[in-house]
Amino acid sequence: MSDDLITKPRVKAKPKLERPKLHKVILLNDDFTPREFVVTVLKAEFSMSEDQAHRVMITAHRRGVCVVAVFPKDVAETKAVRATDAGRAKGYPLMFTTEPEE
Ligand code: TYC
Repeated sequence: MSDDLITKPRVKAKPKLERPKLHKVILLNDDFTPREFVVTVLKAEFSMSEDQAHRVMITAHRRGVCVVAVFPKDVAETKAVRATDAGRAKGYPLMFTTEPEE
């Protein structure tokens, strides 16, 4: 038998990894946090312009919620906590949550 002529396949099957889901950071409206403070937090934590931040704030104010941005899970969670804490430090009930994108 000419076993030594049998060579291994050179190409290994490489199972494709799923791309990890991005997570949305969501801003929730409340009746107490001043509008301008919401804008300040959006600018500081999410690197938004005054214009972008104002649009997001107004959308949450009118509709109850607004998606701020999407990030990898750990980044989204850290930013949501930091932004929520910024409000709490001033005694405001400002709230950011996260959820996985579909
Ligand atoms: N509704 C608040 C007010 O009238 C402003 C506000 C907007 C608060 C958006 C939170 O996510 C928010 N002062």
